[in-house]
Amino acid sequence: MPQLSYQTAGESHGPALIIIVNGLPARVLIDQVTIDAELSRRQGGYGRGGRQKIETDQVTFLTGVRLGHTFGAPITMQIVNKDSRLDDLVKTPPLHQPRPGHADLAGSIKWLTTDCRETLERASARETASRVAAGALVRSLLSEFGIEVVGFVRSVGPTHASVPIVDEPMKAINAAQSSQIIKRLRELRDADDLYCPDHQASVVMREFVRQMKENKDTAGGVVECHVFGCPIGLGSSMNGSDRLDGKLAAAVMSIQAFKGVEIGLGFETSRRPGSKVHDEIMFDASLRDTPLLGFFRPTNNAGGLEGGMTNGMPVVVRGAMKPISTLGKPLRSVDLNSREPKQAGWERSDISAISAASVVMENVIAFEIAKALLDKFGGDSLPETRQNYNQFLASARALPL
Ligand code: EPS
Repeated sequence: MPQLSYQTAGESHGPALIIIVNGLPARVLIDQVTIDAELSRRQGGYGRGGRQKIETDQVTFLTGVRLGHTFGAPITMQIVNKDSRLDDLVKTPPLHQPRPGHADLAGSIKWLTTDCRETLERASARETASRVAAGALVRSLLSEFGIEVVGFVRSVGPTHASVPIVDEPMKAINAAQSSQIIKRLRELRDADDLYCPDHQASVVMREFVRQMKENKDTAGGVVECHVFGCPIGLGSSMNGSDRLDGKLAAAVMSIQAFKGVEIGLGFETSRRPGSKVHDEIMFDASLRDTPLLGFFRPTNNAGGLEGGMTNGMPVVVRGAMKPISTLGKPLRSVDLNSREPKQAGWERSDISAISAASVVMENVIAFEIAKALLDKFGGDSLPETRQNYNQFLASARALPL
């Protein structure tokens, strides 16, 4: 079986976005409702631009699915762009004034053109719809193993949310408790326009975004993701390239406009003594049937990853998104043809896409976790993967062998 991977193609204003997923085992159910719901969530959130009123993102399966399930073949999904006008030079004219912060300048020089549009059409965050589709597709595999991923907005500008349900020191959590946490976290998040579980903080955040709109400016923020139910031992410490923390960081950092990634306590670990960072190890036989196999931790500062491997606690990842680089009051730039000073170009854009970013990060992480799960347990079909998984847990519980 090839390693789980995906490839995206398609321009922001081309006819369609295409996603090819390879390496998903046979007999995984296709949950189109979840995929389309995630695409719809990505289009929402406070501060989005006019494009989202035009599009209704939904996937069509072109290959790799028969009777509602996979059979081991590459899967192709398509999302049609309603606002398709790539070759229309009136609606989509050349852009010669690169926007500071966007891919415009570096891409134009790199591909030897003075028309920034050739770079921006592919660099645009519209591509994140494809990443959401890929991640949402593999969530039906993850849920077979009790793995659930929840992402939300943690901060916008200077305002930081308090989310006691995940912030309070972790008690040993059994499966029933973790499913309650997941349900409550999703309820709180989904009841909020900004996808922030702290509704008081969200009011202040939305006011900040509104102010930025008034000032013709833009807003960034921090998004956070929790993965519940990973078995101990996904990833590996044997080589740097095998470490799951590195893979997650690379995946999150590759999302358009992300400028920072943290796992668990992240940068805060550097300011504390070791005794206030490392999560003590305890054993409780009543937790033998949880992902912890009984080895619980009263805190989760490591964010569920030690030595590049999952340790059974929830995996916690945060990503910092910079403000959108298309500004209503453009910054100074240079015309690529004349080299004269000019204001940066303006395009229809978002004031803040932080809510969308939380959906993108959630699904990008889902895909990396699915990859790590299949790297460890393999299998050409779901029953084979499940058998390998159960066998491993039985052996781990039976230690010493
Ligand atoms: C986006 C689609 C784009 C932008 C935005 C995100 O559509 P359009 O250019 O037609 O308005 O609104 O892209 C960016 C912010 C960016 O910098 O590229 C989307 O579907 O998420």
